[in-house]
Amino acid sequence: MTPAPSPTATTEDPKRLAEFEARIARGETIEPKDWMPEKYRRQLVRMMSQHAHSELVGMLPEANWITRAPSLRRKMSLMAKVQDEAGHGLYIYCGTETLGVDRHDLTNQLLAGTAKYSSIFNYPTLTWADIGAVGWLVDGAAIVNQTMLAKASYGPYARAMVRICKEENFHKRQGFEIMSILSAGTPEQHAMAQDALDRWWWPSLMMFGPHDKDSPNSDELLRWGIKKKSNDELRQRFVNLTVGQAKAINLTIPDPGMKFNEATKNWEFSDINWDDFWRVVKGDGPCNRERLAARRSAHANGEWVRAAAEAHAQKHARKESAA
Ligand code: FAQ
Repeated sequence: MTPAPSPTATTEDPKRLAEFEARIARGETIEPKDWMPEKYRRQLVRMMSQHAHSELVGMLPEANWITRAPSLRRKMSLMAKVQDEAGHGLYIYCGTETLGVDRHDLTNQLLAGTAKYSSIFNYPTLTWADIGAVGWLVDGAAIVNQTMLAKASYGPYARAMVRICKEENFHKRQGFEIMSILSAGTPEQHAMAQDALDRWWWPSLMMFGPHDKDSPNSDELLRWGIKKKSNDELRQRFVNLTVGQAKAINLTIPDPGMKFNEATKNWEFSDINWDDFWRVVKGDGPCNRERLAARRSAHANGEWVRAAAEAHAQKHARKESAA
């Protein structure tokens, strides 16, 4: 059955739009050269560029601990994880280029402070246990979100997610292992792990975005098969999965109001502090300024590499035209 045209895309040719939406309804994948509504393209650029920026800014809280990792093995796996996140960012920026944007423009938006990236990366990593909590909870939440995006209707994004999720699984395991070892260690180590869980729990739930009723983009994204599940559905799935994991390593989720609903089989949880969420999204979180300053400085310090690459490319172009 052909769905009724989307109310948000009435400026498009109705016949093409109907054909496009019928393809989505049949579960077909949309590829870069296929016709797509301009709003579909813009939604993808918005979401994918925020995602790519998140991967890059997400390197900062963890890179902060590379020099202080407690052993060579920990240092190696943390370095590998941070490098993986850089790779994910570059991979997703490539995906945005299939939609006709220039990644330099996206980078400039990030550096100018006009682009969004995930709220979670505006919190500080205060102790080694935070590295465990980030791997376990932040990568864990990313996996729940991105496993669904691996079924998104836009081919290049969906395929990127398949590959990225494989690496995120390793990240989650190393984080969970750090937490389980600390939790089973001395009373001080256990307290450190619990403190990290206490601080990262609520920001992790916020990663899934506002409640469905307050999410302006969700209807369109769901309709066009970019999102397969809503923000609240994915958040609930993450909570259900994580409760058992916390119990298994003898840690307590910092929500005394949590209870299991036998009828729905869901763990019900307390209200999220949305004022806090929006404050961080709007740029006033604990580390927003620090994160942007670090990205700007990294970009400025890389200027000589870009200049050298450009000079090299020009030299080769001159040689080729002379030949
Ligand atoms: N933070 O209408 P919705 C990772 C914004 S990667 C900041 O519900 P949507 C791997 C939203 O953009 C983590 N802003 O939006 C890693 C929108 O603003 P706009 C990133 C947020 O798009 C691990 C407005 O609020 N993952 O962790 C947030 O339908 C460790 C209204 O919201 C992705 O980006 C937020 N948490 O749903 C790396 C996955 N939530 O643009 C390093 C792809 C919402 O209208 C270390 N993205 N906003 O001005 C998505 O799945 C979706 O974009 C959502 C938001 C679910 C994040």
